[in-house]
Amino acid sequence: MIWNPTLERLPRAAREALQRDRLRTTLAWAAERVPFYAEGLRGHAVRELGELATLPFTRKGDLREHYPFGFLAVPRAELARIHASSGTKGKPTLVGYTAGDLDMWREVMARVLLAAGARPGDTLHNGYGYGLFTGGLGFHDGAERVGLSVVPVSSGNTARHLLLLHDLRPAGLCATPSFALHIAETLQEQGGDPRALGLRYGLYGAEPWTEGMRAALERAFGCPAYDVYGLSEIVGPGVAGECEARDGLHLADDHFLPEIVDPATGSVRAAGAEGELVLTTLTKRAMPLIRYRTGDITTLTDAPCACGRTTARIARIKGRTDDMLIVKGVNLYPSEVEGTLLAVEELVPHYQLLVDRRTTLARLEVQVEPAPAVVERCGGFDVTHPVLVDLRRRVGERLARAIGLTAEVTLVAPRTLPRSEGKAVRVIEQR
Ligand code: DLL
Repeated sequence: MIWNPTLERLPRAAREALQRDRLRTTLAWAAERVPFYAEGLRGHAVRELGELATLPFTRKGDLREHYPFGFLAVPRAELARIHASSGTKGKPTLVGYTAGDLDMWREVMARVLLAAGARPGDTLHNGYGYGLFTGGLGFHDGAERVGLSVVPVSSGNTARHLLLLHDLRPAGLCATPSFALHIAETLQEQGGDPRALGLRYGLYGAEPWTEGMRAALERAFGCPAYDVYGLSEIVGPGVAGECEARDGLHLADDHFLPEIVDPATGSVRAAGAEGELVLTTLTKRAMPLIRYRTGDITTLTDAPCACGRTTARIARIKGRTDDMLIVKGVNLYPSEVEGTLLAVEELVPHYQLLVDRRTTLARLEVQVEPAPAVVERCGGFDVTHPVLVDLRRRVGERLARAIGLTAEVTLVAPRTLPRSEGKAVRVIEQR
């Protein structure tokens, strides 16, 4: 089912005409109301989409410099809601929405929910955090727009999740992939079977995850796992999401105009080439952003999708430019390590990367848990047991082949790595 068949299946020429008109309106709106853009856009006349690349970028640092509300294009009194991006350091980045912006957000979230198989009348178990984080309320509002019954459980308190999943039998679950996995694992440990919950679909996002993680989630819950992407600066979840074809994430490009640029030079890359996703909002009024550097690495395609939607699609996000590790001269995204680890059946999808930069040559240690069944077979957790010695060696070899780097693999006892209740922390840097 398609939420908005007219706009989601708009032929290419009509889509581009709509984007061009909306872009011109946005540029004029921003230049008139936001000093940063009045200055940045001065002397630039953009008549065609292709001219977008002549405009300067907006970076997270620009938003920080203008904290709290230097990017606001409407009076404070016109804001219907304020959210913040999940920065861990310093001040958060605030984002404001007019009532119309919130409506647009509900619209793009409704598209994502329907594409993943949600149907009016379904119950949706919402395990994204409520509050300043856009995950909880973004899914909540979109689900209400579709006509779902939302259970606003929020993140954390795994026992409460288990109780409500069991007693309310929702059709859908949404949470970060790492937290969803933690829910499944906790239920299994209590002797329960997540498959017996009868979930029909899961919508996972807010952190990088891999096909291996998808397989683990689908095995655990017995239902398809859909990828949902977004970022607070642009709107929150709903910027892009997978359909049943699961061949890339449909980007709501009538509201957000995508480009892929070389992360180092900023030059625009051709369709299909990997690079950093840059987004320009086309309909936001409270806080329009022009050529915003998301920091997220992906590819972009305009190729037709089996589902009939005509939007541009992005590939699963590989990672953030600022999460890229450089170890012994090798560039590495945590997702690449995840991809390798999850291909090894005897491991569970819980891992952490420790990067020790206290020596001249950074050292990478990969900590991962063997599956409980493997440990049981060894009669307990003992890293000197031949089965675990062999497992450790094989994991090390696979990693070396996949990432071109010798990493020290440490098998740690089951349930000892921290479990995530929101966005998982995969990398610990020691400086
Ligand atoms: O994480 C919004 C969101 C909520 C998306 C719920 C999906 C589901 P922020 O906290 O601002 O917003 O973080 C945005 O998270 O730039 C990406 O680096 C990362 N991210 C979000 N979705 C995905 C995804 C929300 N599906 C940042 N895959 C983004 C990989 C993702 N990374």
